[in-house]
Amino acid sequence: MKAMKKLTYIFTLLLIPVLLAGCDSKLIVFDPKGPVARNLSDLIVYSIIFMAIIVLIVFVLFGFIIWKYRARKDDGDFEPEEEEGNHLLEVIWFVIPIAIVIALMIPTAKTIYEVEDIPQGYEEEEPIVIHVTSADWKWIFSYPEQGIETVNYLNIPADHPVQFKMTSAGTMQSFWVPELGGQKYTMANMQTNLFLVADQEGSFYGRNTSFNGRGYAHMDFEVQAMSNDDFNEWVQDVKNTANDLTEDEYSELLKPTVIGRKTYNGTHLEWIDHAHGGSEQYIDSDLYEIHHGEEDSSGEQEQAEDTEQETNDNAEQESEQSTDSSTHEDHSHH
Ligand SMILES: [Cu+2]
Repeated sequence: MKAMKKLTYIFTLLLIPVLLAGCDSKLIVFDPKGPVARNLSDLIVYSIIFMAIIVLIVFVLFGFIIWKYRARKDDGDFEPEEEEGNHLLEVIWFVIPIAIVIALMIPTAKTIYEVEDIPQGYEEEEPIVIHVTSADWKWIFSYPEQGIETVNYLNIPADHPVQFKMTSAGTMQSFWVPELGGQKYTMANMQTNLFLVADQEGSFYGRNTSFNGRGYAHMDFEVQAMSNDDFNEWVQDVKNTANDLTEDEYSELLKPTVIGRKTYNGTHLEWIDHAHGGSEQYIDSDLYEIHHGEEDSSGEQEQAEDTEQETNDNAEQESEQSTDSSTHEDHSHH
């Protein structure tokens, strides 16, 4: 028993470099900056240590048994006794795996339910609502209460719950801010919900984790958690200085391009909420066409390359506000 304790201790020590790596490398999942991410990282650490201990025990037993029951020269023609069934052993090797599964399942189920709700300790506060609309290849954030909209960056008040109402204008994407919480998919014509809290001020990295074509690698954004005063000041600033978001400008935004940050007065929710249908008429499927072979490469090929470049504000294909005729009302894959 004492040896076991020692082994556990040594193994935990061996794991420390792996776990600490989160602090100064890219393993930001292990460097949580809010209760949701902390909950998830605790579960991951618990599961890794728990399973590592089991693996260690199995390998130690394996080595020991191979060594103890090895064939020896002086064995002669030793024949082991025939054995049939052993109740004690059978009970042991059924009970132990069941106990392992329960020990992993209970904390996992608990965490899964916890991260779906307003984080613990923040239930009393009214969450600020931010609509997330993902498009190829940018993130659009609408603040209906504040009446402003941003592209590719997100400012939130620190130490305050945020409710994200997420959808997609076209293909499926996944919203992930590893330092604040887990990832969640965004899909056209439906809404997914996510609660996050940053319990400290700072800048956090966010990105899409669901591959969606050429601009995928560029589809990231910054989350800036700031004090309440700074946040309100920023909102006021935007309202005073930013351009109004027009429907034309918005249609332009939804073209498959990689662009930088943008800030607008007003939100697109005033005329379209992609969570509740209507996405199709904003998606120009012609812009996605990739031409293979030599025959008709000229114009389109260039255009495909254009979309890779940074902001391409002037609309070349204004006329092509084509609508995808195959409007699928039914969303049957759920
Ligand atoms: Cu869906």
